[in-house]
Amino acid sequence: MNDNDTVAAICSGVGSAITIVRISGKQALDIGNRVWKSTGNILSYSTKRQMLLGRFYSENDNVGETAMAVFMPGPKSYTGEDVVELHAHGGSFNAKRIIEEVILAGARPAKEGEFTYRAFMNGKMDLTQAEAVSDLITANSTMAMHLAEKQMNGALGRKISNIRNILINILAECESRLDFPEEELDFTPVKQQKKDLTNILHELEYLYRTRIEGNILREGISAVIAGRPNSGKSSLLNILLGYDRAITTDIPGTTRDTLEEIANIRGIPVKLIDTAGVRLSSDPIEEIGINRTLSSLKRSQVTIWLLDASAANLNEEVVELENRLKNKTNTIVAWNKIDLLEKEKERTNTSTVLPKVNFPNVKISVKEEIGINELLDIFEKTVWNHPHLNEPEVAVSARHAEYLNEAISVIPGALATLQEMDWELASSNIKTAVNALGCIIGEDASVDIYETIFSKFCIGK
Ligand SMILES: Nc1nc2c(ncn2[C@@H]2O[C@H](COP(=O)(O)OP(=O)(O)O)[C@@H](O)[C@H]2O)c(=O)[nH]1
Ligand SMILES: [Mg+2]
Repeated sequence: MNDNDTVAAICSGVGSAITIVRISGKQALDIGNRVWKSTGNILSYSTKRQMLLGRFYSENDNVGETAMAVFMPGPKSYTGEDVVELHAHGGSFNAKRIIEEVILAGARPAKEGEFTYRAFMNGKMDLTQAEAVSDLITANSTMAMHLAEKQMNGALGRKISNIRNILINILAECESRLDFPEEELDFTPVKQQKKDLTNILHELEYLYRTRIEGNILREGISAVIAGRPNSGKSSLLNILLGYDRAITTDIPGTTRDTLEEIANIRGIPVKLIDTAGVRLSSDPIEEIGINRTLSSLKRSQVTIWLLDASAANLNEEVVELENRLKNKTNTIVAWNKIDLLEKEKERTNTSTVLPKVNFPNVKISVKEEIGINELLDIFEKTVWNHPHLNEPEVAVSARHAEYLNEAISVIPGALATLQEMDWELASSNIKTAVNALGCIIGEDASVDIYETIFSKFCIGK
């Protein structure tokens, strides 16, 4: 990426009601004033950060179109450079016309993530903050969004940077001991350095462990809803999504294909998969659906097996269920239609005893909304391995974890060599850790790293 060019991109969504075009770089002001004009104002330092009303003009168009414009001089802008934003009427055709005109006036189309890349290069944010911008855009749950916001505010970057600074100090001391062995300088006692390193090791190990939550919140959890036809699977999907996504009827075999939707369940991003009920079927389409169910069962991280508590032959179904899910951890059994059992009890005065199952299980009624919270309690516990997770302050990504692991692996060696007063080896170990942590925040990272990170962004960010 050439950082000297002035770049521009459509920042609003395709076909949205308002088109926002952002221009960033040395020529931003000039280009802005060429395509946008107002009777009373021009974009200038005296009108900085004010949204002005005017008109956008394209070539051979003397009428123009109502548009707002704002000039945000660097370094107090998102990218740290001069930025002009045009806010015009939306529509994909109109958006295209505006960006084309801006490019004709001298801007280059911005690449994926180039605005954020520039912000990073201009010291507006560290690499973890830049990554969090992308995390925020792709977040699918409240907890994922809050995590991205915290990381964007520097929660992770500051931690890494503080640890790295302590390591740099220890490294500097080791190097001066090496360079001036004879001199009685005021060095930190080795005992203290070892103590500091041990604390750092614990902190890095803690951060490394957060990759599990980080992965769940960034990638989401896949949960399949399975069971016999008519047990209420699609009804459960709808209630968990909060809207009627799947068709539900009392005709067994209504859902013939698998259906996937993202839900925000207790702050966790969950890919919910509704499936065709598992039964022997002579309908070839239903059979394809059933095969899809079986393959989703293999792939999903959590299984919610729904049983119709009012159905006959429940013992038989439980045997089938336990055979099918024998090796599958993270299975939850929900006895649905418990309302029907209650009614039956009132009518006949005898209560039905449900068969025993060897999975965590809960009685629910999707129709009457009974037991849904209890089901979600079990779900949450299955995902986090404990009842509830407070929103994490930090949770690292797979990329961060890789470098944390590298730093963690050299600290025991650094501790041992410090003990032996082998300053050279100690320095070399600590240097590896400093570099690894630098790659996380973008201090020692290479151009390759930037390119991989920013290429995952969308255009306009
Ligand atoms: N009484 C009662 N009926 C339910 C309950 N949950 C679902 N149903 C009904 O059971 C039928 C089958 O539901 P559906 O969600 O299509 O089942 P699926 O085939 O497993 O997807 C529909 O008529 C639902 O209204 C429940 O908790 N109680
Ligand atoms: Mg269904």
